[in-house]
Amino acid sequence: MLRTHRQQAFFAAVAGLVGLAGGFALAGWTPTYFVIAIDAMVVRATPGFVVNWAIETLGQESHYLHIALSVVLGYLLLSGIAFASIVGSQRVPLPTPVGAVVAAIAIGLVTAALAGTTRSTLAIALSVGAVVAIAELALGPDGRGADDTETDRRRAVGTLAGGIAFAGIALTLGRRTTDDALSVGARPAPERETVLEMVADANDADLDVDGLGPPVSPIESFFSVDINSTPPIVDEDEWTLSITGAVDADQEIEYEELRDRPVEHRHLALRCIGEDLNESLLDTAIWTGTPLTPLLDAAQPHGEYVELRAADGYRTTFSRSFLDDALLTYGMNGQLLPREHGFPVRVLMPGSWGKLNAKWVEEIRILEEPAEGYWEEQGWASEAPITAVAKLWAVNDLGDGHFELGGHAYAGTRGVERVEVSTDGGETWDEAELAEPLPGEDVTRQWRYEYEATETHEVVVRSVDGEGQLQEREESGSFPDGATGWVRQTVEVE
Ligand SMILES: Nc1nc2c(c(=O)[nH]1)N[C@H]1C(S)=C(S)[C@@H](COP(=O)(O)O)O[C@H]1N2
Ligand SMILES: [Mo]
Repeated sequence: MLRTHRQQAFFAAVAGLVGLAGGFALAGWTPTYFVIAIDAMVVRATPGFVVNWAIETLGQESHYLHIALSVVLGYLLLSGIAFASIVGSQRVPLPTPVGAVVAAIAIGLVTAALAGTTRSTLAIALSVGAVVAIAELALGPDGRGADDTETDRRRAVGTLAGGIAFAGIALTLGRRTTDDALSVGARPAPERETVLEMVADANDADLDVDGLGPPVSPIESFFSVDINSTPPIVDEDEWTLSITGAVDADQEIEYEELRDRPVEHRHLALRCIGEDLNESLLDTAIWTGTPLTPLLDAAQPHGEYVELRAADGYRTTFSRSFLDDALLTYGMNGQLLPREHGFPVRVLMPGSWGKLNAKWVEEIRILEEPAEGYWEEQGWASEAPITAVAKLWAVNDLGDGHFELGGHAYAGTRGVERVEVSTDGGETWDEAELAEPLPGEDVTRQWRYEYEATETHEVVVRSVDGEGQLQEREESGSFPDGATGWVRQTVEVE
């Protein structure tokens, strides 16, 4: 009996693996994969304080926690159903592959309920069903398996090897499926050549510090932060943006209409309010879109507050004045907005922390009373001014006692006027070299500093913003209104 259960569990375990893999091959890591649906449920069920704690202590890595949990839950679901079917088919004794058919139907129904009926649903059902059928054959109607352990062992090893090989192939296919699903196609962003030239011009100002990114970040290295483990896939032909709530004339705009409106390209930085002082959730890009104001005016709003709603269920809230200079954005560095940055359309608002700049935006709701969005509900400030920071992202030993420091500095729309460097722990200060300022108000600025040192020392960097204000010295964590303090680092000299 014990041996039988062990064998049943073994086949169920392989069935779970094969099912996960088969589904991944066809759905990829996208919302049609049932594990992503489980993940969304896990995230929704996690209390706010746990989310905050995870972000504060683990940052973006905290996503791996719920992803891992969701993969385990998805696996347990599939292997659990497989196990029940194998055991059941032998208890009842039914002719072989009835258990497999039952397993396939049950799994098809459950995964379809979670993530919709797709080819991936079918693939999962068939994959698990196949392993259950193999189990039924191997264990026989009485569930005892072959009469000699050697045959049992060979079958088990064969099944496991087949399962692993299948999973390997499925993993490769699934990666490709993911890439295909996430790519937004070859349609160029408007005035692409112009924007590419603007990017090249901007990066002429690069101070060429080893290990430091250029003034305008390439899309591949532009940070990405959101509540999802994979971006929502929004079809631009079905997408609309509505302006509703406390307005006299509701508006609804389609993608093509938006693209026909006047085009603007803007240098704009984004920075995540949750980042640590010297973290790198801060980048500047050149964004293409159309100003929101004429559309908003047409709606005749009569409330002073706003809630943006997005396709991933994200909501963010703030005062309407933030929208004054907002750009409905559909291009980034000359390409269509990549999915992870909000395809088809996101909002960008100079002078606001990243979290207000909703990606995949679908609705601008004007409110008469202030409200709280996803992060505001967890206590994060909505309208806090962007804290100034000089990042220290490169420390290079140039040899012969020469050192080079470099980073990007940022102070929201106040701009960066100066970066100061101390190489003696803050006793004395010297001015760093600054890159030519990028056009636009809300941009980062590269800095560089070269000096000589003969012994281990502490470097401290700080900025002065465009209003002459020295970067806040007092250290504070990012919650609830952005990190403050001066970045310091010990540089070892042998
Ligand atoms: N729809 C949606 N928009 C969102 C988010 C989100 O989770 N969902 N995250 C916000 C946060 S916290 C930040 S810092 C910025 C990051 O933008 P990026 O990923 O393009 O760098 O997007 C904002 N917009
Ligand atoms: Mo953020």
